[in-house]
Amino acid sequence: MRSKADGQSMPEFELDTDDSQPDNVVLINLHPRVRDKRVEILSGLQQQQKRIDPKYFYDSRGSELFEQITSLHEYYPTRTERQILKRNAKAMAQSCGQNCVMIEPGSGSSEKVRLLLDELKPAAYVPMDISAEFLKRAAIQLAHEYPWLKIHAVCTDFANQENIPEGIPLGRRVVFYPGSTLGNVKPAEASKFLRNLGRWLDRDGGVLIGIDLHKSTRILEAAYNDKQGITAQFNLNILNNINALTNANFDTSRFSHHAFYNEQAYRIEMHLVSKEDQVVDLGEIKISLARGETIHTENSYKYTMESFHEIARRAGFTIRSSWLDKQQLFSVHYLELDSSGTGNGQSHQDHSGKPL
Ligand code: AVJ
Repeated sequence: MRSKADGQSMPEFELDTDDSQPDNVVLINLHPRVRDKRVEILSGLQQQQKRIDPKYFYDSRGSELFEQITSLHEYYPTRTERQILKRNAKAMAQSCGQNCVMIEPGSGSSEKVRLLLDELKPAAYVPMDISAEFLKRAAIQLAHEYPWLKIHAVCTDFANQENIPEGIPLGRRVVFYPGSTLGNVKPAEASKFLRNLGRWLDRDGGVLIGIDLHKSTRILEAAYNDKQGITAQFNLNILNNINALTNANFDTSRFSHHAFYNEQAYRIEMHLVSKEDQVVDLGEIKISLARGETIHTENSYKYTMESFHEIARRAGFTIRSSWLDKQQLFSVHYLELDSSGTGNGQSHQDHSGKPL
């Protein structure tokens, strides 16, 4: 029997007959390799500190729960970033320059870029996502809403994409990376990731990036421990996804949500705490957990203006402008590649006045 076990995803951009695809959108499927998830998951669960990569939060239920998180009162990042984008769209458009090609890795529903499009008027918008179906739907919807916008959607695993995917329209490139997604990886990896994004740019391109800021432990811990328990459900749901992906038998009722701010490491840590001694079956492999033992599911690093500047500098970038909300909860930065390669010449306009 033939199977899809070659690790390649199937082409998914054949259009249904009832799909009305506007002519301002092009869809390209680079068939991202689906890496061996089972191997990755098992190896994480066999470490001394058991861990699951946060990308496994986002099955369809998890994506839905994350959507709910973004509108929670305690969860300030999404609404604050939206507010910053809205208020400063004009200045951001000026930084990006006219007729840029705006590339958004992990574009999802392309929600935030809508706040910039009218001011930015890019020559083209290139949403990139690993999920072909989701990307296609979002791109077609956006094309209907912005008939003047040339959309060039690329299905690819950008995290593993060393060079810029082929076929992207020519022009000055700006990478849009909102949501503080960069915070999910350790600072050293964050610099590496940014350095790689830099390879996608022409010399005069840039990066417009959203970064969550270090702040009081009280505010941070509330954001990851909402009263309604949505974040707890989001955290626990990762086990349902692991069950589906690996035939495991995790029982979510035997774990509890734990999120705290690690002040030394400047990161929120999310864990699932085993409520009792237990053994979980993952096919041939069994994983035992002692009561109180945890599975580490997420880091969410928080930066200061200085510490983010250092990340950018190490990646070969200079911060040209920074925009913050009045309370300095969140930040959006426009980065350009160093001209000298020495990492000097930084000048940020902190729109709130006070340095952090
Ligand atoms: C999407 C990774 C930025 O770290 O705040 C929200 C994910 N985790 N609540 C974050 C998340 C728990 C979110 N990021």
